[in-house]
Amino acid sequence: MLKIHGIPRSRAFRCIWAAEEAGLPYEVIPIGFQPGFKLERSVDINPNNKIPALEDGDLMLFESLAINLHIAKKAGAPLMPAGHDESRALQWTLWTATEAEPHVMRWSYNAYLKPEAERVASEAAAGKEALDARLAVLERELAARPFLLGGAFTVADLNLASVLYGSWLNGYDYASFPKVKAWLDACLTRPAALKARKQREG
Ligand SMILES: N[C@@H](CCC(=O)N[C@@H](CS)C(=O)NCC(=O)O)C(=O)O
Repeated sequence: MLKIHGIPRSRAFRCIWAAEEAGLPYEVIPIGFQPGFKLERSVDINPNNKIPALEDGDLMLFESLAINLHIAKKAGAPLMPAGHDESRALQWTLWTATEAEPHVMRWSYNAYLKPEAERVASEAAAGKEALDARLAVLERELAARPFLLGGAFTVADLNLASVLYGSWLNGYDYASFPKVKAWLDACLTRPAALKARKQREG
């Protein structure tokens, strides 16, 4: 049984979605937030003291997207394809973490996450400008195929769509990126995504 430490209203959402896609049994060990996004208690199995963290038998893992790669690997294809496509899944996951997530978070904190009085409009705009540049890359890629690696949904789609999820749900303007919008709509309304979203949004 996978043990996902965290709560659905955190990056643990990504791992809950992955476990649902993989069809693997899991339990959520809840650790929530105090005001200011500080954790209500420490996460003993993560040296960074952050959520999510995964326990899979005697394996302890941190980093939500790495946890998802592990879960996908356990499930095998099509979630984690073999050969060159596995390398492409790693490529898109690193792209997600380095090229997309910092700008998503800069926009998100200043557009809807922080209390209104603490939001800085110029910070939200800078995040959006940087993210739009990456979405333009994604738009061109998705013009060639329905999912990042080809015709099937894989962990590459899961990791990127789960990082873009908050922006998609909270009014980010995707009008200039219709292929990205259609791909996000498809990823985030999959049955497994809906099950994870129900835990977070419900
Ligand atoms: N890169 C890490 C980020 C983890 C992270 O920042 N988690 C937040 C919750 S979504 C957290 O634990 N915040 C509490 C804190 O930083 O004290 C991942 O993707 O797992």
